[in-house]
Amino acid sequence: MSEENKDVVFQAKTENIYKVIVIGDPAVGKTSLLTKFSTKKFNSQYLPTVGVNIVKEVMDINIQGKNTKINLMLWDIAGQPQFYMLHKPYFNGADGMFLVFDITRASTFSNVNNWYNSAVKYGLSGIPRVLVGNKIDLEDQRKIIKPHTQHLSEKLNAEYFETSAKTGVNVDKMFRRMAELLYLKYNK
Ligand code: G3D
Ligand code: MG
Repeated sequence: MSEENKDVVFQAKTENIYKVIVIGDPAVGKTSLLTKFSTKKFNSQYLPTVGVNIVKEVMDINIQGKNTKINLMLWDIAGQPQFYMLHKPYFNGADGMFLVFDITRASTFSNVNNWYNSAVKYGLSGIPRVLVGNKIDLEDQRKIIKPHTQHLSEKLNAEYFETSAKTGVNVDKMFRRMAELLYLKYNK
């Protein structure tokens, strides 16, 4: 291989491109979180595919005193999760996952376990994961109390964020944290 080609290969490997899946029950706010995160940004794009939307986001993070570009390919199941034939390509090769529930609906919280188990079934037990309780603007309708979220977060070994795709609270933070976790995991 020529010196020039070696450089190309090296660059491709240092691009920090990660596939991140966003999973959870219907209507918990997965698409809304992605839209909130990406539409403020100039470099976002929606890539429609069959049953799946992929949003590409480039983030600059400062980690351990170093500025690093992280490319997130965020995968969002469009349509109904009961289309199980979509699951394999969706889960396959993911580097990170967001597990999203709606703090106002208890069933979406208990189903996080099922979503996580599906991911494990596809070999994703070791990837960085972030648990997300969305819709905290609806605090007066909250069904899931903090000790429960803490328990699940410890059980899944996932950091926990409470967000609102409506107001935007903590939305940037959860994506930024994912970028950091990915970098820390895959750049040893
Ligand atoms: P999904 O992609 O997980 O299926 P969506 O969920 O992003 O499509 O959101 C489902 C519904 O919840 C939408 O309402 C959306 O506006 C609402 N929603 C999403 N996030 C929040 C939030 O943080 N706060 C509040 N109050 N609502 C939220 P509609 O009425 O359009 O179906
Ligand atoms: Mg959706």
